[in-house]
Amino acid sequence: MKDLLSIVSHFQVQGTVQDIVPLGSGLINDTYKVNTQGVDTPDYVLQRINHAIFQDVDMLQANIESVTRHIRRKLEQRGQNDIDRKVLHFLPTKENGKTYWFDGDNYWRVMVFIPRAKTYETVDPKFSHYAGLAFGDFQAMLADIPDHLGETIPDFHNMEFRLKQLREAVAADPKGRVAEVKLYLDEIERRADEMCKAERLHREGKLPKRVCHCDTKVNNMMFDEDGSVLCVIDLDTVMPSFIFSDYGDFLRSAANTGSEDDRDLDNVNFNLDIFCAFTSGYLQSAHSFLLPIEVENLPYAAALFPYMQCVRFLTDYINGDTYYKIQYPEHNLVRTRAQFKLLQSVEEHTPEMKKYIAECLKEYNR
Ligand code: GN1
Ligand code: MG
Repeated sequence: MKDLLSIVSHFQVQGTVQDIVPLGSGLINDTYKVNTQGVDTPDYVLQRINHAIFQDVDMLQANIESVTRHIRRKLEQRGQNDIDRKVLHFLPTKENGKTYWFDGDNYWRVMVFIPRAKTYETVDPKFSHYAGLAFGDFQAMLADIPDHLGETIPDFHNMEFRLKQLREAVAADPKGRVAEVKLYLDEIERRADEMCKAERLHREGKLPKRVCHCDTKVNNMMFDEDGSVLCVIDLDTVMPSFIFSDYGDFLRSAANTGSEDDRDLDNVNFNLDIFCAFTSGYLQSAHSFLLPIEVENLPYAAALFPYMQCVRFLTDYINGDTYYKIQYPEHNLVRTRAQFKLLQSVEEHTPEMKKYIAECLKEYNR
């Protein structure tokens, strides 16, 4: 606590810090809530940036600053109220005005805590619909961002690259875990070509990259008391990508009837009601800028993300758990299994997804 307190003191916070407690369930950064005394000063969120993963912290924070600046301007132009609860605000340090501080070992940042906002690990169809509206709108707002955003993690959602990492891990097999996961490796390879479709379409000039959030897990958005989405958080991975990233990763997390790391695979299925509610919201905000090829491939996106996450968890398991935080030794294998089960369920629902999307589009083309 004393150390954390001295870290916070480098930032331009208001008021007196009362206590600092752990917050959230992210798998990458460490997050704390900084409570200040009294009701007149804001509380804050302190984060230790995982710089083994985000190696260019200067680029990371530059991206985040341009994104939050741009969204704030858009909200002002729309005459929105309550803007401080709808976009994140990062504090400058006292030393040099940058929005991060390096203590010699670690990089830290502080943002203003948004009061009375909630995050969820699961949502109902109504909240999913609002989330769809919000992510479509997030992409729409960022469509004309003037600054160039860097790739904070190069090739982050590049499926060809993720498969290459898996194949390298398999070839090295540093922990002798490959034999036990042979079944999953076969299932992954069988789908590999189809799943790399986005990369191919992009090379052929048919599929654009747009500024996306790239980590649209349901717990990365803040909901207001009435269920509407206040804002999207966890902006580290905002970068140019295919729109599939945001659409697919939300469904991967929110439309799973079980949890991301469910041990009981009977719990894990694709929830079509959540799919429909989210898709109708997303298309409502995004259909005006989406190309037909993007809309056509939304069911592909719904399969791509459980597939990609399955590949990433399995790679980490084979490598000896060097990337994701784990709570027990076979955690990454359990996650792999659950994501694979979700993929199978998505595949079974593909015809219904296509039908529903076609119905939504009829509404807009009328
Ligand atoms: C990580 O930081 P967090 O927990 O929101 C990961 C995502 C994965 C997710 C799986 C930078 O997100 O890509 O989809 O875990 N973020 C990074 O739960 O790798
Ligand atoms: Mg998160």
